[in-house]
Amino acid sequence: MSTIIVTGGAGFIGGNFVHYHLKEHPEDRIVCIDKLTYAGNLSTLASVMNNPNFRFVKLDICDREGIFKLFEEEKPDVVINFAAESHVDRSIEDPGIFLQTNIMGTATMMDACREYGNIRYHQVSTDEVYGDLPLDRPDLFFTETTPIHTSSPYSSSKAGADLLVMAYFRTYGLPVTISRCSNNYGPYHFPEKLIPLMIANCLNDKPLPVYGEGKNVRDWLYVEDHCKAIDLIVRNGSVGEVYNVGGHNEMANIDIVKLIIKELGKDESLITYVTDRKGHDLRYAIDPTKIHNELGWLPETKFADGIKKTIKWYLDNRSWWEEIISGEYQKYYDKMYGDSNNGDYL
Ligand code: NAD
Ligand code: TDX
Repeated sequence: MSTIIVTGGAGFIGGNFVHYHLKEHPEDRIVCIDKLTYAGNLSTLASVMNNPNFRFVKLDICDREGIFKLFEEEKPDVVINFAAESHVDRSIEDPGIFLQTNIMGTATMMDACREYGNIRYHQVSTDEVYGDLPLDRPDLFFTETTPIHTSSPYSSSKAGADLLVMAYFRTYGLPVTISRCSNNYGPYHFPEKLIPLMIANCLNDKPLPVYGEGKNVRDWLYVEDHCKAIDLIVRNGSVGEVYNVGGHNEMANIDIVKLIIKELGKDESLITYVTDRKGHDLRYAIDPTKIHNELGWLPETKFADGIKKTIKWYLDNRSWWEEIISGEYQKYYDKMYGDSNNGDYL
């Protein structure tokens, strides 16, 4: 039995990981740390709150004293750091908190790992650290040796954290691994991100704000496949290594939006082209050969099935996302998109 500290477990991927891990490895104890920012929802963890092998602690990963105290108490075997400010658009509006949480928080967690017995540390990173690829070169992919070349304050803060993780490996011998995954989708995805935003707006017959011409390409992976990859890396990965995670499922944003409209039986007249994101990355595409060859990982959920499952989840769990969009998040939405009917069209 191991004790695993999972940070950011009230968020999208961390929450899915908590559910996945408790199901697959019921002998392990999970201690979830989350600051419960706007993106953290305790309702995501409601069904495991009474599990004797689960503990939730409301804590900021930058709170050094609180983190060290928790390590002293729990004596974890493994730390998996999901906690982050994760939305590119918010990082463009206000970079400061991204540097604080994503870089300083990572340093704090690794310092605690060093202090309490050189604990195994996994950093959940992103393909965005590699920058972007051109739309007219479908032969190009990100490998683990692609140079770091970031575009947004978000991706720069994630890249800064990755560099720090590798520095802790080399300088202190901390046993670290890093995963760099492509775009995830699935249950509990906060409705500020493309897929859940489009599902929620479609269901409410609201305009669907597509940035630019909708031609930017993302490489989508069902969240459970990401959770499986992280579990494999933590168990069998080599320390000091980076693993790219992605399922060769590239799609243009506009095609995703049209697919959601079709699945929900709505009309394409809901599509509203709005001003493009500043510095908008054109295309992400992961080469997952290393994790496949070394750890035998392969994605299991095909996009056609995963998107249907995801839409069904949002239909079956309306209260989860309706609560979010009726609260504080609405202020952000109004600031970002205004009244899309009068917005800045292309
Ligand atoms: P999310 O925004 O849904 O969740 C982040 C969670 O972290 C929230 O519960 C939030 O409350 C918590 N948090 C934020 N700041 C904190 C702090 N200072 N201390 C403690 N908790 C804090 O994000 P997500 O989409 O689940 O992403 C999780 C991780 O995966 C991030 O590190 C992100 O960079 C990475 N990632 C995301 C994707 C994606 O498609 N969503 C893809 C690749 C990598
Ligand atoms: O309203 C929108 N309209 C739109 O056209 C939103 C929110 C997004 N988009 C576009 C921008 C991107 O090209 O859709 C694409 C996906 O956007 P996001 O959902 O914001 O994701 P992205 O910027 O690709 O970043 C995501 O994947 C990598 C996660 O949010 C990051 O945390 C992760 O690291």
